[in-house]
Amino acid sequence: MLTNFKVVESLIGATAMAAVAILAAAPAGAACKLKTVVSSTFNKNLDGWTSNTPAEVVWRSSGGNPGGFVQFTDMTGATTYIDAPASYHGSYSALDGAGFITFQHAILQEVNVSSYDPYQIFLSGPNGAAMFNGGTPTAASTGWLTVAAPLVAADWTVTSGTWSGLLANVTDLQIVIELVGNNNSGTDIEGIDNVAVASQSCGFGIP
Ligand SMILES: [Ca+2]
Repeated sequence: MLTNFKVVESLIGATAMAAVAILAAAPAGAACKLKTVVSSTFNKNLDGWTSNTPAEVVWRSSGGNPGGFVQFTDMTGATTYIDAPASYHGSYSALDGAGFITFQHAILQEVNVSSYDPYQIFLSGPNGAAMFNGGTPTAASTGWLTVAAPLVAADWTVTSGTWSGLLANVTDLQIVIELVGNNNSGTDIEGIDNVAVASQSCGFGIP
């Protein structure tokens, strides 16, 4: 199990792709190629991303890593995630064992913190569903952190159907943006920037 990839790196100022290049260390002598399948920098708009609590999620033109980003401001007790547009849907089969989903998250403002939840990604489709649990933030001000989720079955919890069936037809990709609980008191602000799905020619299953 590639638990070493379940890491959250502090890479303030680095791009998501550079971060993943560091995470997915190549075997000696191999020339691993990184290819971005689809990505969102949020530098012009929300890039089609939506949310389960749209009143709490807006696009900001600055303050991201760099440029624009998706900003969440807490106003309810619901946990908020962001939903990928259709450009992220389709077959991920070719990425099985050779690709990853990455994003950057920042806790920007918090008061009266009562709990932290892990960085989470949900994938689903007609043939299955799975959840990725990354690390858990431990401080109320993180700066921009990179989360990389390898598309390797062992790093995900399949909650219905099968891993291979799910990857054959992904129709929903959700990333949790709200990681901090504060008993509905005060206003907490969190952000997401630089979402990408990419492939790594060396894969992740190399002994
Ligand atoms: Ca940006």
